[in-house]
Amino acid sequence: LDKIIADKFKEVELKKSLIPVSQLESSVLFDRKCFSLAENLKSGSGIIAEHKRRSPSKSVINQSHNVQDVTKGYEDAEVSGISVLTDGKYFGGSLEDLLYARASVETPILRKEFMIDKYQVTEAKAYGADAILLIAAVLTEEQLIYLANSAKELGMDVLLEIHNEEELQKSLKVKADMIGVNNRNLKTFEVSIENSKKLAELIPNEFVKVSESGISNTSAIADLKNYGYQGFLIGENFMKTDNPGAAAKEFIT
Ligand code: IGP
Repeated sequence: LDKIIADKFKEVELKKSLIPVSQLESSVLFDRKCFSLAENLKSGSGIIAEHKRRSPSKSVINQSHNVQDVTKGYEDAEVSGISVLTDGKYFGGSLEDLLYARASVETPILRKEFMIDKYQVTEAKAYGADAILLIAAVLTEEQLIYLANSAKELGMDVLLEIHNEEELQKSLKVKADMIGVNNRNLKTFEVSIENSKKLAELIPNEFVKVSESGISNTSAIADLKNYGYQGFLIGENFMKTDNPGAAAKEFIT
């Protein structure tokens, strides 16, 4: 994780010198009105299906799918949200993936990225995202507050990811719409759904609760619903199949 973040700082500095903020702000998508991911989770299936080609923990998941086919398939399956990984180096994603996803669906889209700078928040809006992810493990309380406010000002929702009680404590003052409990420890890659169950009662009700990672069957979702979860972020389990949309549909109907 430390390496990913160090690389991200370099990437953002380079991008800032190539594409100024004013250019991002002139994107036709920059002025669009976002769809609310948090609201959609409350009224629908609660599934946030992810487009993810590979990851540091699993290496290759699936490199042959087309992002527009996958996201359209997810939308047809009636997922409540779509997550698009935009990190290139570790996850094989890109901002172009986000743009193509936006062109093919109206479902709320989460930009899945290691956010460290407001520049990336502006970028998210310019490339068509409806929501951003902030990871408590890599940001200070001040940074979380600043980046969340920046996203809210642009009309986007914020999913704040935590993995333990300490990270939850520094998240309580942040104006996030959703708190996501990552079942995967980003430092050890260990996955346990018990983590969501353990932290559930500590999360204030003003946040929509999302459980992230390692969800591979509908009974896990039913179980998590009993703990107050309304969102379920699922990547690998769908992406590893030949037809991610069909796999998502099986979870919903
Ligand atoms: C999806 P899975 O186990 O269903 O593929 O997990 C998602 O939760 C995971 O990709 C994720 C992630 C992250 C990736 C959660 N938090 C932060 C990158 C960065």
